[in-house]
Amino acid sequence: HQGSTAAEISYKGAPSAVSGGKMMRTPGAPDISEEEFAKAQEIYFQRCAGCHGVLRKGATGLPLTTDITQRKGTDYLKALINFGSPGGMPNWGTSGELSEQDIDLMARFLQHEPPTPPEWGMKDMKGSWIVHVKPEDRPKKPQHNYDVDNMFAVTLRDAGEVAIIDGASKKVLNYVKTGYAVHISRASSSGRYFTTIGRDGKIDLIDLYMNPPQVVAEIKIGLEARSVENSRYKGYEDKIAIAGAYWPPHYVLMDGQTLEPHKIVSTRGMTVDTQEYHPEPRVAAIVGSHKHPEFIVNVKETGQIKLVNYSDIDNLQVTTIDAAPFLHDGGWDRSGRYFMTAANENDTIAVVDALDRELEALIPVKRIPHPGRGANFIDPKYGPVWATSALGNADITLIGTDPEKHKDNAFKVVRVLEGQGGGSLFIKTHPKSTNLWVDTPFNPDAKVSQSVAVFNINDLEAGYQTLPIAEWADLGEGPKRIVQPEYNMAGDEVWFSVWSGQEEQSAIVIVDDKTRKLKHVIKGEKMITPTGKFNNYNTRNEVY
Ligand code: DHE
Repeated sequence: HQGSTAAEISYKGAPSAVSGGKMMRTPGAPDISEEEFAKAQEIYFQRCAGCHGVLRKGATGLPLTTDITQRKGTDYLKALINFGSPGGMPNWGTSGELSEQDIDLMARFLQHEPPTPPEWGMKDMKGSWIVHVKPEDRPKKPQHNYDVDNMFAVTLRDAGEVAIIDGASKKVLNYVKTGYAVHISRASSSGRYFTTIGRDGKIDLIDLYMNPPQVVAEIKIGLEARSVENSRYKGYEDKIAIAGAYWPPHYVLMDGQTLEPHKIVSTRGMTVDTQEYHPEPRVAAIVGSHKHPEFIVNVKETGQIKLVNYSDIDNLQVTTIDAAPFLHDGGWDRSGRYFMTAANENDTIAVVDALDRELEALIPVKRIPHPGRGANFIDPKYGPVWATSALGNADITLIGTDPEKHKDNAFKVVRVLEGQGGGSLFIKTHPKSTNLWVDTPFNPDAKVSQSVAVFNINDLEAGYQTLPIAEWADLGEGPKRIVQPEYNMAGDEVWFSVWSGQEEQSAIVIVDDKTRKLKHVIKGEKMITPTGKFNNYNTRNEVY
């Protein structure tokens, strides 16, 4: 891709949790020993799989299939890995990240067929499934006096834990052992459970009624995963859970109370644009529809959005919407009818009408939109809007979402604000607030990545104020990236993660929304690499 920035690469190029796979010796490829092959495979999963895919069929990076790599040859590949390319390939050699020997090894390895990692089917899932406390043995009401609705699940990424924090006292109620690098936590519809998904595909169901809150069921649904969701439609509260995997490429429907797996559906298939077979279409964001008993599932590489109806799992009905490749994250508009989602490498926002079950719009935006869940508010001039920031540029793009009263603006870009810069991941507001918060954790300038921008929704043209969140945390050395604003239930506090290295100090900084002043800092030895924070009430009621 032309114009990829360091920000985008540090975001996409995270190690894959997948490992293993049998050695393939391929005719026409240079010699490689078994030991070398194993080492190269590890480097590939650490550095390359995030962009090029486990099977090298190409994802956000170009395909690296053996017909291509053997034609290019060892010398060409070595130079490419060493120097990188303007198209976005990092300069692994000249940056000092890979040695000359490693580069030679990788150039040879890539001319052999990729080892296919193992599948993970029903037998494996069932084998990993544990119910620690059966539903009938769980408490009938909270065993403590904390307000379950205002609890936060906070990912402690590199510790493989989730901290359950009481929103009122800011006390950590429990450090729950979970899968590795939990990507998201979703609150169940009743508000009783958090469901978390680790990068390693492990799901933990945490019961907030228990004292302290703890895991009541777990399962591993794949080797690498990012998304989990609970049924939201009336009458199905806490009944069904779904999770999506990156590897193997599939989603699975489970019992919402026990995580017993019921049905696995593969996402392998044709892409929407060229209609070529893709062996590894990863499952990205999943949301639960409020309009039908359905999950809305983003399939990244094929660009299809699946509406998975869970009212009859044995006769599963799935509606396929052709959107655009590289579907990633997204959230609801404020009415709860339209799912607004980024096809990020396609510089597009796709809009799904969950009521009529169809594609409403594909909206072009500037490079690499990244909304997280986005932010909903009333623009003083254009009415209800949903907004996204971006990884690839400084734009904050506002899209009209009210086809009834503001028809001319509906699903069009109505306004673009300029933020601190690219490298933004998340944006947030709250119905009770007039602030719009925009983070920039992957901006290359430390001053920018360690602060946040805040706009006044009633005076958007006035520009933003920056708050030095990392400085307020008062920590030692470290990248101290400020990531993901999240409100408390009342909407009068905003929580930010100050994300440093595993060996460094991190923190959560809580800002008073009205005064924009520091209110509280949560830190200490156990606050290791906090990233996502999920307020129970806001997460399940789509408040953002
Ligand atoms: Fe995320 C959401 C995938 C990097 C923190 N991230 C998501 C979702 C997907 C995704 C598919 C939407 C889930 C949903 O709604 O169902 N993220 C990926 C990647 O593939 C990627 C680019 C690289 C990787 O290998 O993981 C990636 N993400 C990151 C990070 O570097 C972050 C900052 C820290 C981390 O843990 O790796 C990060 N992603 C988050 C968070 C959310 C998220 C906090 C949920 C935001 C919310 O408000 O709901």
